[in-house]
Amino acid sequence: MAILEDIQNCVLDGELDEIKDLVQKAVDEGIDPTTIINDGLIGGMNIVAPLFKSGEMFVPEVMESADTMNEGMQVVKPLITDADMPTKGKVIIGTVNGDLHDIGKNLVVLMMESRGYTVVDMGVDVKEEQFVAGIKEHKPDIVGMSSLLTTTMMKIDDTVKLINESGLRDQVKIIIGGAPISQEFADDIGADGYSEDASTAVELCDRMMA
Ligand code: B1M
Repeated sequence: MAILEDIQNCVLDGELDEIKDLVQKAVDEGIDPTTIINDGLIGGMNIVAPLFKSGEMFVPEVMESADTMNEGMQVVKPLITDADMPTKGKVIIGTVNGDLHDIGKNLVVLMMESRGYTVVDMGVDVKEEQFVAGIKEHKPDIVGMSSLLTTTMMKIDDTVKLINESGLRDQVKIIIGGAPISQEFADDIGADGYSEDASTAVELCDRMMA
């Protein structure tokens, strides 16, 4: 359908002023809201993701696309019940204890939300016990931890250990990322996955939820 392609392009180009009218037009044409979300709005972000990964799009442009997608979502969200809201899985995510860097983590959140995940963003400086409490409260499929400092990366290890001690480890997959993090570190501390950027973080989640 041409209108869905127009919505995809609108998201891709970050046309914030135009998206609401376009999505409303699709609603008026009788297109199912879930189709508008999946094939139009998320469809647009599915084009953005590989362009970001290959370096053809940059952080500010990806944020504009995500803002545009969220703006469009405001039109269709009231039309569907929460139960109908497409979700690939639930993720809780935060920057670990002592670390205030959140630009990369926020980008991971944006990409996950725009590609169909329900995300609980716990913010920055998230203590080990807050992650454990978050698992108990939100019952996520996946726990994500971000660290940008060599001094805080061991807090990921501490958090994984506390999740183990709390008997919750078999209920969640754990993924980690951030500038000082590597696959080797992830393997050493017993995380389930590592990704170097926001796009591959979503691909990692997709593989875990498959
Ligand atoms: Co800070 N800082 N900083 N800083 N800062 C770095 C990280 C640093 C490398 C700069 C440097 O010295 N060259 C250095 C760390 C050195 C080290 O540990 N080896 C550093 C330092 C030392 C510090 C302070 C200690 C400085 C001081 O006060 N003396 C201090 C610490 C504060 C604290 O956290 N307690 C500090 C403070 C700050 C600011 C507050 C000023 C600001 C943060 C603002 C904010 O985030 N709201 C800041 C910034 C901006 C940076 C740099 C310049 C940029 C980080 C960034 O946002 N990158 C950074 C230098 C650099 O990286 N060039 C630096 C862009 C972002 C899109 O990339 O965060 O890597 P990134 O995220 C990527 C991937 O890593 C990945 O996907 C993202 C998107 O593709 N990813 C994940 C991230 N999390 C993931 C989670 C996943 C999967 C993928 O799954 C869960």
